[in-house]
Amino acid sequence: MRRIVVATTNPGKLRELSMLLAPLDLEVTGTDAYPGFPEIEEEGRTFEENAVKKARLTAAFTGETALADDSGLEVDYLGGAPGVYSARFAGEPRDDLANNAKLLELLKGVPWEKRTARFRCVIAVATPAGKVLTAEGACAGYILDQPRGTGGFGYDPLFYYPEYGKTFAELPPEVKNRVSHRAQALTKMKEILANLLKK
Ligand code: ITT
Repeated sequence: MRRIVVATTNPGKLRELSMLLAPLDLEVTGTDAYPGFPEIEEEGRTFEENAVKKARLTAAFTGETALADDSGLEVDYLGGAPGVYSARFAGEPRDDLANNAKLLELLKGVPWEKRTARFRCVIAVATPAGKVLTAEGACAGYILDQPRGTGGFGYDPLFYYPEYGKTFAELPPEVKNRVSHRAQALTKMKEILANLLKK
């Protein structure tokens, strides 16, 4: 069995990525299995830059193939914000409730048709030898004016997904994991990954 290190400090992401990777014959490890693992600064301007940086540094540190996800929410009314700043939209440390409260405040009184948004995700896989591959996914919806549901993480309680008439936080994990931006990116990556690990 081959090992892959998932480079995330976000427990919600780790849960989803582990579920999504489960069908592959892989041992999935988090970075907490590696003492002294450094904090990775994300100062890139795109999801791709950040995902590649996280995957590269993780592969270099651990000596294993690494997979990183950089993702976020783009709200059209806010010109694409919070985008790459989604995790720390309301400041340090990362706080999902504060982020959601800030988003609601900024969209106060904005009519439904202008509340369009999308989640984006770029998955990067890097080998210790320095080979890097990326794949991306996106998922379109609307930002509600109050939270609904308790599942998922991050902005899920505010993200209304029209195809199911529910927020991502109201969908069972296996349903979110079929349709989400992360699922789409990972589906594309899985094919690439299967080939890479065969070599
Ligand atoms: P790592 O960098 O350690 O993986 P992070 O949370 O800092 O963790 P990102 O920089 O990629 O990761 O920020 C992603 C943020 O975007 C995340 O914290 C959420 O606020 C939001 N987000 C991404 N995917 C999401 C999802 O499926 N549901 C809800 N919010 C999501």
